[in-house]
Amino acid sequence: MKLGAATILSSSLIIEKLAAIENEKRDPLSFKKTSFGQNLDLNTFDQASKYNNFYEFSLKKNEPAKLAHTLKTDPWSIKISGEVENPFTVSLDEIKNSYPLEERIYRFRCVEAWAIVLPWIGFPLSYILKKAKPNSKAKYVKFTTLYDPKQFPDQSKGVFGNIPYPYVEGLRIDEAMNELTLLGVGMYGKSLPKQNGAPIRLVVPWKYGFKSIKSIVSIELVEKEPQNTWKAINPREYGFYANVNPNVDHPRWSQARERKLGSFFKQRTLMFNGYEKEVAGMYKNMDLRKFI
Ligand SMILES: Nc1nc2c(c(=O)[nH]1)N[C@H]1C(S)=C(S)[C@@H](COP(=O)(O)O)O[C@H]1N2
Ligand SMILES: [Mo]
Repeated sequence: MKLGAATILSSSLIIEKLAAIENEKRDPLSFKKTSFGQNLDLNTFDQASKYNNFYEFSLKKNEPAKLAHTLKTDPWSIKISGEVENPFTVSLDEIKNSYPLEERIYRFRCVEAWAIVLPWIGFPLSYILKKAKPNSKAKYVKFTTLYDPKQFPDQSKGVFGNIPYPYVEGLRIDEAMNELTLLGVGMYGKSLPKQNGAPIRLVVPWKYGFKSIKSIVSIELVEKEPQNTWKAINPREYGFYANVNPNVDHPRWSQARERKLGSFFKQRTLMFNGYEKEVAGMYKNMDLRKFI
């Protein structure tokens, strides 16, 4: 029995060690610093990389960091298709060399009422959309995560999985072209940890975290509002817009306050997560109680 306990202990230490090695393997990136979020108080790399929502691996926040090593992020490519004049497929290496990378410190707010501040590295989504040249029918952008049950353990469970796969998200075209909307390829100075959505993910700082889809393989310009995963699962609780809004509660909890990771006290939730000046104009004729 003693031997058994020792074996279990050492194997969990091995898992921790493997996770640490994995995090060391992140590639350094060259990027320029920006003034975004210079006034914000950063969370630590450990907080950002050990408390994750990535249902393809697990429902438990501490598990993606231990399980994500099965995801193969190199080679990787993204297909840009749909209502565009210039559809194309591009490798991640080409992406990193085509667009100047910048660091932006953003607030990030999960619909579950936890919040974090972190330094993303990426480039505006608009750069890649402009290259594809959306046509006049392109009203929305649909994003899809990799589907590969060999790499994402929960995808192999079929109808018994946590959620239906592949994970899908969407933005309206003006939201997608907004200056704040990034394709993220790194954080804290290096490439993304796998549990944070490597090698490339969306970062939409004024919306609840579930909009910021991870490990993207497809960006499709479409005419109709795409069916995003969480709205498909429970449209009463999760909408297409998912703008951070302290005045509209989730049916099962208040959104007025939030807990920043590492803080004991709660803080006030900010309208549009503090990005009201940059984004409120896009929703001026919409009832935000209806369009959740
Ligand atoms: N493919 C995929 N993308 C995803 C998720 C997921 O489970 N699968 N979770 C979302 C949710 S609910 C949140 S809060 C953020 C979490 O990002 P983080 O782990 O980097 O903090 O990723 C979002 N993107
Ligand atoms: Mo979330």
